[in-house]
Amino acid sequence: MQRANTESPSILIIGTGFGGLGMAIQLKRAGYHNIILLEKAGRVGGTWRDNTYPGAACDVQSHFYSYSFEPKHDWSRKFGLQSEILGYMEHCVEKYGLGEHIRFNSEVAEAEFDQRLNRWNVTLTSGETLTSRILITATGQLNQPAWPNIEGLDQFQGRMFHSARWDHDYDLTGKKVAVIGTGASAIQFVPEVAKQANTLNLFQRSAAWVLPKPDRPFKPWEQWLFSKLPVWDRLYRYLIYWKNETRALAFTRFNGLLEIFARQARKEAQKRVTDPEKLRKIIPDYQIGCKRILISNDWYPAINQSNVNLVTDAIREVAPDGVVTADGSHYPADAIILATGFRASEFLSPITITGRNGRNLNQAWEDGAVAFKGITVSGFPNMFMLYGPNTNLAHNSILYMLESQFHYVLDCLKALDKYPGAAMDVREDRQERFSQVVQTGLEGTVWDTGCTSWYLDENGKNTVNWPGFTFTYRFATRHVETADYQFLNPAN
Ligand code: N01
Repeated sequence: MQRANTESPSILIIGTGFGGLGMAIQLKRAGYHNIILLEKAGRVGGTWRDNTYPGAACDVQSHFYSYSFEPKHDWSRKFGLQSEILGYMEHCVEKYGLGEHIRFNSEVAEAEFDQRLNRWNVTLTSGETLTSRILITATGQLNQPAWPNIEGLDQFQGRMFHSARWDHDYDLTGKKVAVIGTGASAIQFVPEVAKQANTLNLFQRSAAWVLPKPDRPFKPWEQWLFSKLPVWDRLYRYLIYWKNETRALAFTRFNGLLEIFARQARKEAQKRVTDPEKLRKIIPDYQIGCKRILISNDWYPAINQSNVNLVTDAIREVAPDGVVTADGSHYPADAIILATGFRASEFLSPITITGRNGRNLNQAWEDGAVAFKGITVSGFPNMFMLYGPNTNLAHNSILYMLESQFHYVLDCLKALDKYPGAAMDVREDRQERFSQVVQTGLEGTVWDTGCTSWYLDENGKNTVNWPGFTFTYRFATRHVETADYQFLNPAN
């Protein structure tokens, strides 16, 4: 049943990535129209807008990287390219009339809950304040580039940029390039940069486990089938889902199964990397899966190129004209590209969020980010997080998790309908119990085998990953138990 405009609670959504856009679509479909999406940039897309480095693509199959309620049938390849994914997101904005709800160049600085009125006051960096009954955060986990803490970094006289802020005005052709980091971003752009650069010194602190990418363009008849036979499209998605889902078993329960993939990765490296010294360095020495497993067909061939030098000595400092390693070796560089990842476990920081009784979110999370079902945080009524703590996946599409969250948030709004003017606040004991279940579930998983990764916060706690199947998460978010919440009247 559609809601009348007048009775719609005011809703502010921070962010226009897959989370914010999908939530807004589902809200509109459910009859909520009093929605504003605040976007810090001048374009939608979140991480798919920000990461424009050469070779940027998704490592989840394209058919499972679109909303289930808005399938895209004409993907050009099995794994979508950044531009195609961004195009799909812009198509969704257009089709669902989200444009009129989005305020671009509106970066949120603070959000404060006013318990006298049960309203959120959201202040932008411009100083303007907006007010709403509901606050939905959709800022993602991988939105803040991590700059490494390396001595002399600010003294570098050449060009330096982070992979998530690619400097397209700088031509790398014929240049001496240093790349720091060998994660998912680096393995995609290094093969492209290696084609252009005179020399590429790749600074590897830990080797990555890299498997072949089963990618290829779709043939026109395949695209035709997907678009003409929706049932075939659905079946294809279904098959991808279950294929990916079986991997959760290996990540969380039977790490030994992953050895099959380790063997495959080693074999692939041995086939592609002919320089024995490079081959020795490129094979990881930690449990496969502990860091994200990467997929690429051009990573090993790029490493094998004679203009690519794999440096595994620790970086001592950055000099004005290059990088210096612990043994004193100097690697001259015209440009340094930082492929050093994101500050994932900081979640909503740097936004200052203040809940009931002046409670600050960063302080509440001093021992690590925690949220009930990854969505609601005790003391922060009527605030709902998308892609919040412990809802990241290493084995399947995040869009599936997001859609579970959209459903749960809508159910929360329905629950709120029964308490006019109230704000719902998750009970602390329920949040604590949920967190214990998640943390117990994370024990003995592959992420708990001793490596460092962006899954772990500064205390070594995994506040990022969901420890199991995505269908168990969907089951957990299928409806709101009102007993999990207190419904607070204004000034309560
Ligand atoms: O970042 P990362 P990313 N000195 O954190 C190294 C998603 N994603 O941007 O491993 C030297 O994985 C660090 O070394 P170590 C995906 O979920 C998806 O590559 O800590 N090195 C590591 O090698 C992914 O997992 C896609 O020892 C330093 C690298 O920098 C996530 O984003 C594409 C250093 C950081 O790797 C993050 O990927 C891209 C230092 N001081 C991203 N500090 C696809 O869908 C850090 N490092 C394909």
